[in-house]
Amino acid sequence: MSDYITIALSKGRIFKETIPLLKAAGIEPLDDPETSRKLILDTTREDVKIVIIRATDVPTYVQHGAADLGVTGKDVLMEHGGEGLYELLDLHIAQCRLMVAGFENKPLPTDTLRVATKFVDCARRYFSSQRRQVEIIKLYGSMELAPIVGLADCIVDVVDTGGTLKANGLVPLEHMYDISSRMVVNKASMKTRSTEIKAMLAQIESAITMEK
Ligand code: PRT
Ligand code: MG
Repeated sequence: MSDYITIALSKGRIFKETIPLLKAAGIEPLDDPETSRKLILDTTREDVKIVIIRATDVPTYVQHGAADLGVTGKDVLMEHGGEGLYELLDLHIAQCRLMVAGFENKPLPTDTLRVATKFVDCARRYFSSQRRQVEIIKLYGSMELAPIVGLADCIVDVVDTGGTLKANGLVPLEHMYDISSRMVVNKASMKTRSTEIKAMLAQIESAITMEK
């Protein structure tokens, strides 16, 4: 066991919105990941380090104990499955919705629906719970392009303002889940470091309550 706690964060919106909450626990990174190339950031607490990784890799790092804690979107967490980790806290940040989107004036086919998405398991579960037959087409980005070029009838993606859909001639069709980011912890770390982690959580929780 290392002598410090590691928190996995992704650059961008999750980092920006998590930092004020960590500050409540006395944790401030000593480098800015937007300008530094460092992947491991020291913080104002000697017993805490932050690792900067891709958003979709956060549950994997935490699952394997490569990070004790992490912040990840519920979308990413549902797709990962949550094995080896506990979901501790809803941080109410990076909020968005997982949606089915397509063309406004074109009804979806009632036979096999072609769905382009990076959320393969979420999409499969959603459509199967509705007994709708689908062919899932796995993509890694720019989902909005798929219906336009005839690769799919619709997409499953996270939507915030809806501006990206609109700019590409698409509209939200079905609301699947409300999404926000969650604090997750490695199951073994929760046992071995329970005192430090619980203290940190209490401070973060009070910061969330104050933000609300
Ligand atoms: O960018 P990268 O490929 O590295 O990974 P990522 O896209 O998974 O990471 P990031 O940092 O973009 O998103 C991290 C988490 O933020 C996601 O897992 C979601 O839980 C959450 N989140 C909140 C969002 C959005 N809002 C969001 N708007 N994730 C992505 N988007 C995308 C959206 O799909 C669209 O392409 O941002 C674009 C703008 O959205 P609109 O609707 O405002 O136009
Ligand atoms: Mg992104």
